[in-house]
Amino acid sequence: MGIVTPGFHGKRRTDSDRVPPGQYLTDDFPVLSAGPTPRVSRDSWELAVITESGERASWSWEEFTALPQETPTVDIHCVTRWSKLDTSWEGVSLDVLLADVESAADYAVVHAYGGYTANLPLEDLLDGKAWIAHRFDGEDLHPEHGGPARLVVPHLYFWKSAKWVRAIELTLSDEPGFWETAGYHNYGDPWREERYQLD
Ligand SMILES: Nc1nc2c(c(=O)[nH]1)N[C@H]1C(S)=C(S)[C@@H](COP(=O)(O)O)O[C@H]1N2
Ligand SMILES: [Mo]
Repeated sequence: MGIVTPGFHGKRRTDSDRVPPGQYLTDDFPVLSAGPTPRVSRDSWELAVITESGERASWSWEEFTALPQETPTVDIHCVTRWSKLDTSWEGVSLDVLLADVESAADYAVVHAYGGYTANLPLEDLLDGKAWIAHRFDGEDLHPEHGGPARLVVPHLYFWKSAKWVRAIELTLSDEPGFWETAGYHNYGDPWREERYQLD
């Protein structure tokens, strides 16, 4: 029998277990944008899902915010090495947006106002793994962080989480996005340190 430490209840998950290799924790919320912040008014805002056969479903701001909302609290990891624990969002699960969409696609390209794109396997958007968020920490999402609304897909490096999202295009073949074309890893799993193409 070894030493019993009072209050120790076996394998307790600590904060450091939640930090992927090569990352450090921050309490700040850094802004990382490849260009200027596009100003998108909620009146003209629209979110579309476009299938490989060109079929289109779209939501106005009013329609989007009337969909069932979720409030995920998740850890996020930027490839520039900051991680932030327990970020709280409010938005619509991709499961809701893709529920009635008929498609044989295996991939998605997320398009943002301003031209940014990110690609990911469609399955990484499904089963409770991704949201289009429009609130952060109890407030409307600030424009610098992607407001009116952004993708949040916390299990991949945060460059996949396109800010100012305007469309999700479903594709049969994988089409690299903005950073993926510039040498970043095509998938971007922070736990496997998939930062750059050769990782
Ligand atoms: N449209 C758009 N989305 C984007 C980016 C961008 O430059 N443009 N940067 C990505 C990167 S590299 C990161 S780390 C996160 C940063 O989000 P934040 O600025 O809210 O921290 O947004 C991602 N989504
Ligand atoms: Mo990033």
